[in-house]
Amino acid sequence: MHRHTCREYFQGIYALTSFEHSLGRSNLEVVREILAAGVKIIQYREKEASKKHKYQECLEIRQLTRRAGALFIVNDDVDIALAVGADGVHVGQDDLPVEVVRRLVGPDMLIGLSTHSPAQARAAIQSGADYIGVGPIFATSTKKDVCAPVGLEYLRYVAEHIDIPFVAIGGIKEHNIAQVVQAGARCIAMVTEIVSASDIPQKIAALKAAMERARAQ
Ligand code: TZP
Ligand code: MG
Repeated sequence: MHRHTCREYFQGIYALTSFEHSLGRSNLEVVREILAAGVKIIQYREKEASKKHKYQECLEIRQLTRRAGALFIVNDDVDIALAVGADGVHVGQDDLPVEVVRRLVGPDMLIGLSTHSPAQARAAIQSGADYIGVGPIFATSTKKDVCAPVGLEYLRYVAEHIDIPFVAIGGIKEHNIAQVVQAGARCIAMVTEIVSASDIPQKIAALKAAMERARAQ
């Protein structure tokens, strides 16, 4: 996957790992189920694990995602993304600047940047980010150092004014996903709604159906 041809991937569900919310299942088990349900973007995000453990899981997930034709993005760890040949790396406002990440990863790897305001979205484009995260849309306890919810208003701004792919994130669930679609999101990221589901394939089918219904409205 070349980063200039990634646009088509940024629709539908963007799933993130979180071992602590996975009801005792391993990240690999959860990722296998998510891919089998047809999700085309996986982000590996583990804040507590050791570098070695993260590297080993990412090596496996790289193989699984490649076989499934899905994008694989690593949160925070540029070195792990490079070491396993991920498609992308995702950074936040307090991580290395996008320009610096670009120098480290080279011209082909996707770089995603979390943003929380119109000014940050515009700066993301200037910096050369390939896509942005938009959120948190709703309150979430999944992310520790999270800022206050930005609501649907910032998402509407991005949908109208920002010309790179974007993904809505933060507190998105089956019961509120329609509002997120109606505010202009085509790609929606979720952690707990997916990894904490007892029946992951059924949850993903329900989320997809809710997104399609909302788009048809
Ligand atoms: N970035 C903004 S909110 C968030 C991240 C990683 C966590 C979203 O988790 P959940 O469980 O889907 O609310
Ligand atoms: Mg980060």
